[in-house]
Amino acid sequence: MILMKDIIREGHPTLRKVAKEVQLPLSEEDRQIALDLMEYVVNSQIDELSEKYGLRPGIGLAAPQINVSKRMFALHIEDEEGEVEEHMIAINPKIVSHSVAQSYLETGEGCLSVDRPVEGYVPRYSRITIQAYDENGELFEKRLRGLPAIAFQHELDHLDGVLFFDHIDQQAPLAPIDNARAI
Ligand code: K3U
Ligand code: NI
Repeated sequence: MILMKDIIREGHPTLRKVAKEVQLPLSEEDRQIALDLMEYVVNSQIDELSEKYGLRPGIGLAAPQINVSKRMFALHIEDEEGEVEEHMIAINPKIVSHSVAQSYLETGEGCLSVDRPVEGYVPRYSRITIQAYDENGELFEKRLRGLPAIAFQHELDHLDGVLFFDHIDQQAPLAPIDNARAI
């Protein structure tokens, strides 16, 4: 079970590396890493478990954040009613097309590998079509918008050694962004 002590923080060199493609067919070891990432994000959003194990809630977690430099992550997003909006293990993920329009979270973004609040808007594509392999090694394609699209791009950045604050305009972190819609 992944705990907060297993999550590496800002300053660790692995967070700035381009992660390696996962070999297919998927090994049992890589499959287990993907399932462990998903277990963390699901458990971290259950109050009783996040308190019991001291998990900081997250909607996504990428393998490099547990010091495994491989191209995989998990997303689990629930809406305000607690309905599952997105539940995805993404192995060797790619964005195959995207909108011109951009969006950003009005509250800014956070990261389990960043232990300080960082103010500023992070521009992301509003709509994306993605391809990835799932935990059974099956290729899938999906269209995403809203928070799932933003979270997918946040996690994909982790696989390329990019952190969310790299995208923030340092001179004007809260300046309106052209062509971008606040979510
Ligand atoms: O955004 C967070 C959240 C947690 C519970 C409920 C609703 C939202 C926490 S921060 C987060 O989930 C990061 C996780 C990271 F750093 F490990 F990748 C992902 C993320 C945060 C903000 C926007 C998009 C993705
Ligand atoms: Ni992050």
